[in-house]
Amino acid sequence: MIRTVISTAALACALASPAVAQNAPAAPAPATPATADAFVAEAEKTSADRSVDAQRVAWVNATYITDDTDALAAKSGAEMTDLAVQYGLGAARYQALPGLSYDTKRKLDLMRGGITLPAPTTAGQSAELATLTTRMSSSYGKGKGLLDGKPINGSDIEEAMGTSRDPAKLQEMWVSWHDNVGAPMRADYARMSAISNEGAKELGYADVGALWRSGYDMPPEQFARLTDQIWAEVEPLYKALHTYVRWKLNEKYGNAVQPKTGAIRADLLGNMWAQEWGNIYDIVAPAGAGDVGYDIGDLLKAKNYDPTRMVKQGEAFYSSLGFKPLPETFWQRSQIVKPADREVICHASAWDVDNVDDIRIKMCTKVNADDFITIHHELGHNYYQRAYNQQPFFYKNGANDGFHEAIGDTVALSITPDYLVKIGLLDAARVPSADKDIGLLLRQAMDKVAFLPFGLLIDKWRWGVFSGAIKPDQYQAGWDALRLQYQGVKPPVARDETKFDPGAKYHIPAAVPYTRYFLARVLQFQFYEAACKQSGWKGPLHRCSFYGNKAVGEKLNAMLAMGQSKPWPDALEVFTGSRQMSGKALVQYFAPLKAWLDKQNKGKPQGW
Ligand code: X8Z
Ligand code: ZN
Repeated sequence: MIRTVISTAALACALASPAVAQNAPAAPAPATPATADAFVAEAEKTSADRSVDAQRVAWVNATYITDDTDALAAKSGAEMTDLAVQYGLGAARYQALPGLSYDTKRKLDLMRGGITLPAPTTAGQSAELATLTTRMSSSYGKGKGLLDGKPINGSDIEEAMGTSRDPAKLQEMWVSWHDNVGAPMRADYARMSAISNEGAKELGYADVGALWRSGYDMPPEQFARLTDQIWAEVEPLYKALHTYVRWKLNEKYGNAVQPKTGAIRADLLGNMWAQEWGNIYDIVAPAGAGDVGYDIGDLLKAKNYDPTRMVKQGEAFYSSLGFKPLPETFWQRSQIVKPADREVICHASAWDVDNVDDIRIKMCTKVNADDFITIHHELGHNYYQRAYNQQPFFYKNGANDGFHEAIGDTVALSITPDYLVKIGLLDAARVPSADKDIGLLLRQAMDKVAFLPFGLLIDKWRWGVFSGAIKPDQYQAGWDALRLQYQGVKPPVARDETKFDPGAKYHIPAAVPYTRYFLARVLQFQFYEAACKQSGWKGPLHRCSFYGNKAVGEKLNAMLAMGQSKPWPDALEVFTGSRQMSGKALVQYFAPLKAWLDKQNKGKPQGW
């Protein structure tokens, strides 16, 4: 997935190929700008070469989980970590040298700071770390919950959480998934954190969290402050949505299931993690006239779309912007539906196996609205990867990781009613009129606004784990406290320290940093607002679709093609004219909804 791609690109830094390590001179060359240039050039070439096989191994493991592919993936992962750490430690020797060229300095910074989970150089540590991460990832992929007492796999249970409205079944699925998938990996997670923290310290970081926060072209403390500032901008909107949704859930389910006050029961929100709530739009839709009147999943089913056709439709959007079609190999090599006869990791991802044009997605696509959006999301990664494929290997990455997550979502914001008519999914007669704007905005907010505190708290938890503020015997309590504080949700049954609910969310076992999705949630509105301005759109922002606009496509490509060659504010400026990441564009998009929610919420209990 993009995680693999990014961490491999980052890995690139550390992938000291065994050959390189063995041939390395005993005494390192004196540190001069010239030896730094040579060091970076060698590291970049070796890393690029080594990354391709590593990606192939990771792909085979993710699409065919067995004990053997786990063993191969762990071996390859350990080698890549060793390589990355060797280069990262080498980079630290040169970083502060005066007289370095811009590119050498930037690449040295990326080499040291781009290792998601470093291992210490002590013999055996990278192997243990890779065994742990592979085991956790694959256990997640093979994970099963229960519905009606029968086992149900990850992608099916995700779908059922979106469609079931029976609180007992929702609770059964929620509890079984968290118990079966999360709890067993608790000890592995503690060990993984300890080892990688040692690795981060060797590289000169306080802990892995500090390492992750260092990847944003600013001091890590400033980055942490920036995320809190953005949260403060959007928090009132989230609180208003929470108040309204809790009221509607109480109306539907009654006091015994969802009381009028306090936290929302996490299994009632249409999503296993309560991260996006769009699947229960039917429960909260404005009474009477304000409703949107269609569901994208129903439209796709009515027109007999299958998963591949959904992907083709996604590709067509990018083609309309002027991006060239996906390569033939994309269709031959992608996993678009869940294979019937083997275990795979269903969580969606996008890959760039050869760092040039061997781009693919891996999904277990269902014909529904969530996966239609996810397809656009994943393709955004692939088009980004292709746009920067002329960059040197260490720059083959997003301007920051939030940019990578935001591109496809920006495109998906253009899936408006008028766009659905254009592609033949919606009858022109069923385009919601202006008096349905609130319904349209509410449907979007259920996914986009609901996600914000979730996007922030995942790494608040991990930053706490890595810093030691959340100890291994507080993993569950620390998680529940953050879920309550930021999201105002609570588990349907009491949890204790035999559980490990964080492990039931893909990115925790897979060690994918999560702040990127929080950033992407606000960045996508900045990109979308800019694209709509460029296209001359005059109406309400949420009705704008930049489908077919080649000028927007060209400007977008200019930003994407930069990869990570420049600090992210430069890239942001190229497309939006602004150098700040901020929640303002998102807040403005939803301003009419906020006014409406405030009216609905008058006199209702607020907060939790
Ligand atoms: O993990 C993803 C993508 C792959 S990069 C499907 N997302 C986050 C999640 O599912 O938790 C996209 C939205 C947030
Ligand atoms: Zn993504």
